[in-house]
Amino acid sequence: MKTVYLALGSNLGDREAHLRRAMEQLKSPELRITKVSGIYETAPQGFLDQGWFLNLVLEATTALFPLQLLLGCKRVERLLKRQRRVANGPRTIDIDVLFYGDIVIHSRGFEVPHPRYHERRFVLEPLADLAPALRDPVTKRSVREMLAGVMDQKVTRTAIVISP
Ligand code: PH2
Ligand code: MG
Ligand code: MG
Repeated sequence: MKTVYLALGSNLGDREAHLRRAMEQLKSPELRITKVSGIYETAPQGFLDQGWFLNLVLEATTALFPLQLLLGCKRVERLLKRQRRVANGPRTIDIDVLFYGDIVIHSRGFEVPHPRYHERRFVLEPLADLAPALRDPVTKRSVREMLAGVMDQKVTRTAIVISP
């Protein structure tokens, strides 16, 4: 069993419902959600001309191999009718694998740790709720240290609570 961290984001339609539905669909005998961060409302990054996101990070233990986990995430994205129109554009749900234990993966279209998480407050802030002392297996920097470098980005914690 491996401990994994997944980042979820939605900025189309009923964002909270999409997060809840995606989490329910991710659960299986092979993937148990153990912790869920706070829910944050976050300014769009990358492609700026789109609505604000709701973002969360969850911790899970899984028997799935990395590629099985990735395919599981993509299955749930499809189920929630995610359509890819513009890169980094609006989406009902985005599910990214942040960490898979301390395993490092560089394959085409699948990199773990996620290649950009360390520069994104919308990932680091919820991740710090769950694991502030967690260290990147490559850079050895802790989540807390990385978060301190991105505090200029706009995120606010909402009152929404989602249980594992
Ligand atoms: N996801 C992106 C690009 N920009 N901005 C916010 N605030 N939240 C996201 O989840 C997000 C983003 C690419 O996946
Ligand atoms: Mg993403
Ligand atoms: Mg993605």
